[in-house]
Amino acid sequence: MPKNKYAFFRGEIRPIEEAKVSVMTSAFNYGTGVFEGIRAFWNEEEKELFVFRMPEHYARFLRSCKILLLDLPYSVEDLCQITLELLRREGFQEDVYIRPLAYKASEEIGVRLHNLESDLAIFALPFEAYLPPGGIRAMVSSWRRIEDNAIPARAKITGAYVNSALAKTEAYLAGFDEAIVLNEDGQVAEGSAENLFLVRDGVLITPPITANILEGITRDTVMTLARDLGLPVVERPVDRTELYLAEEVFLTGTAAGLAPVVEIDHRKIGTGKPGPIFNSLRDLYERVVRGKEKKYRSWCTPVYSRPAA
Ligand code: PY5
Repeated sequence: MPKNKYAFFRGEIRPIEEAKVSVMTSAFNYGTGVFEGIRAFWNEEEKELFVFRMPEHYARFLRSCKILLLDLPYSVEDLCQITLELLRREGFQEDVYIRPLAYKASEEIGVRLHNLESDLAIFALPFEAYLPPGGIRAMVSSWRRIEDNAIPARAKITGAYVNSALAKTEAYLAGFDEAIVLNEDGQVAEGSAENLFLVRDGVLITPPITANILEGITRDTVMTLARDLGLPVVERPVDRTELYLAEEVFLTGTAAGLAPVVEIDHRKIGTGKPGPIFNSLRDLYERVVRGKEKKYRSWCTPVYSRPAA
């Protein structure tokens, strides 16, 4: 039994069993869809569910749509309202993961983006840990990150996740927890579904948005929190061997949260334990996402205390 009962599908909230597409669907055949991953966090003291940075996620969703010529009749505000309505119908009282999808819905042969119907689906389900807790053992993948001129990584394109899946499964089958993927220039891009940070000489470093990465919202959150904590933050190209020499390495993503990397290619990172900069950022992040830090409360949209639309 799925733990979620509903989906927004073909213009309305319906039972999840009705949210089904045909095998002839264009996006199923060619990967011509885009998606988001959004999380909502349960705050036990307030008995409230907070959606984290929802407008930012939907703004990125519409940017992904623009790149794939997906036309949706919804604004960021519309998408937020639909999501809140869906969450209220579900009535979750735990952490959840929200998955919006926009896709080429026409049922016909022909690889293209033009002259096809676009549609929207959204579902949400209780969240389960994406990466093992504790510390991650990673390998540098033999697969390279897709180039902006091949399949743009800054759009969350469903078909592009074949690249992530190849890297992730290679790492898993080799006995690692996660893959770190280099771009065609041989420099560090990101994890299979996370952005990457390293610490060198106390400076927090992350690859720039032109390194064929997803422009991560958790990445932006971490950079903002780090600067507010007075830490120097630099976006610059990163060489593979800098990973081995870093004091700390960690991954960031909606699903993954902040996850420490303790070993890469059989080299221990720093002391081999989560480092102090990581620990302070993760502690703050965990409070921020549950609406427990007043300064960042505007990032958290309450689900239940708002009047129903
Ligand atoms: N890089 C890639 C390739 C990603 O897929 C993701 C998110 C990130 C970075 C981090 O971006 P953000 O911080 O905005 O989430 N991955 C999705 C997620 O929900 C899909 C995971 C299955 O985390």
